[in-house]
Amino acid sequence: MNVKDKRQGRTIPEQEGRGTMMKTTVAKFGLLAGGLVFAGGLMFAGGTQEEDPPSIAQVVALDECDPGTFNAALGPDFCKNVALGAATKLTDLFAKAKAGTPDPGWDFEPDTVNIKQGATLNVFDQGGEPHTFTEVAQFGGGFLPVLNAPGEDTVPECGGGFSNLAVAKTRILQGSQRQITGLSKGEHLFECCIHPWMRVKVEVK
Ligand SMILES: [Cu+2]
Repeated sequence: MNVKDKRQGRTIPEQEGRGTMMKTTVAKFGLLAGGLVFAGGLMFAGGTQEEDPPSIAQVVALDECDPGTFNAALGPDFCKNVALGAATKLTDLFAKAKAGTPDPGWDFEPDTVNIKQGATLNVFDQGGEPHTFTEVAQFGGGFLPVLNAPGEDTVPECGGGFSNLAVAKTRILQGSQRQITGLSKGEHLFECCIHPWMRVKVEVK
């Protein structure tokens, strides 16, 4: 602080102008160097991707639960959604499921995942309520008949709901993640046993 004050006190207008020019030049050079480093990084990332695909594939679970109506019916903090616009009322979710047009806001993304054998599937619940990521032989209904499509029965893998340890183990709470490893080559189907229209097809090569 003192040094700066001293310099400013002694500076004459001509020197001040040169000082400003130097600062501008330094700033420009800094930007240029930053740009080159950034471009280099991109090139490197691109090259890496082609040779060696990432060994972790990400899937996110999303929902639009409205905390007011969900928690009134299902208990405090069942729906912890903080996402903007997350306002699908519980009765609307039921009505849409019953009509066979389930709410698309409840979704696993992406719908199809291609991985190499040995890769890890990381499933992240970014929604406001719990979901399950359960492997099934065939897509079908979950363990809550009120959320199943008309005429769709509970698939065996979801039977018993959370009182079935095998189902409970596939549960993913809000803000948490679950890693799936050791998938054999071929096609694997996963769905949410609560909201059975949330489905993912995993292709292992
Ligand atoms: Cu779900």
